[in-house]
Amino acid sequence: MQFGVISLLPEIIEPMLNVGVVGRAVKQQRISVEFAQPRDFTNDAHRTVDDRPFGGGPGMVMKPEPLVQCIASLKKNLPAAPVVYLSPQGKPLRQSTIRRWQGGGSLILLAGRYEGIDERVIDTHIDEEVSIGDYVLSGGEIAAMAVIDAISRLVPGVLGHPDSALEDSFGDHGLLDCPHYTRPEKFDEKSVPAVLLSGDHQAIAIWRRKLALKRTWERRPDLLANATLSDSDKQYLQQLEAAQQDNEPAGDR
Ligand code: 6GU
Repeated sequence: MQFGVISLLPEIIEPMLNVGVVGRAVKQQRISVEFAQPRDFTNDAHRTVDDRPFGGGPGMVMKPEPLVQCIASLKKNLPAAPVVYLSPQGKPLRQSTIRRWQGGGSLILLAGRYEGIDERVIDTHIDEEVSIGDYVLSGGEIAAMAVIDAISRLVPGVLGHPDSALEDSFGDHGLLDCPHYTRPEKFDEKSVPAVLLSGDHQAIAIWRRKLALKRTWERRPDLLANATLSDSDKQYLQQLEAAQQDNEPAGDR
C-alpha cells in the first residue's frame, strides 16, 4: 500500500512510521509513505501557505496553488491514487471506506490546517472529503494517521494473525466486538465468565456473538440496520427489545 501525505507538519505523523504495527509494515515494505510539503511549492521569501478569507472573519485559509502542486507532485508516483481531504465537514469515515481504499493500493491524504482550504481545490482536485468524528482537531494530521493505521493493518502480512482484522469491531458482520478476558481468572473480585473456561467452542462462539449483539444494541443501535444478521441473531435482538419493554414502568407507555 502506497500513501502520499500532504501536510505542513509531517513531524506529527513521522513517529508512527517507526513503531508498532505500522512501523513493522514500513520495515517489511508492505506500506510506504511519501510526504509533500506545501511550503516547498511557494515563491515568496516567507513561504506563505495561508491567506485571509474573502468576505472577512477570523482565521486563515490555505492557499490553493501550493496544495494543487503537492497533489500533482505525489501523483507522479501514485497516478491512480484517490485524493482524500480530511476535514470535519467530510462524510463520516467507516471501516467499509478503509477496506475500499486498501483494495485500491494507493491513496493521497491531504491534511489541512487553519480554518480549512480554498473550496476550489476541493471542487476539482479532491475525490473524497472525510471526517473521523464529530469534534474539531487543529489539523488533519491525526486523522491522516488514523487512516494510515486502519488501512495498514488490513494489508496482507501486516497483522500476525490473519483473522484478527476480520474479528474486529466492524469486521465482516458490522457489529461491535465482544468483551475479552485473560489471566488471572479472578481480578477485582470478578471472575471470568464460566463459558470461556468450558472448552466448549460452540458455546463460546454463541456467547461471543450474543455479547457482540447486546453491546451493539446498547451502544450503537445505528449499526444494526446495516449489520449482517442471522435469524437467531434477530431472535436474540427481539428478546433484548422485549426485556426492555418489560422493565419499563407502565407509566412510561
Ligand atoms: Cl478529518 N480534521 C479535523 N481538522 N478535525 C476533525 C476531523 C478531521 N475529523 C473530525 N474532526
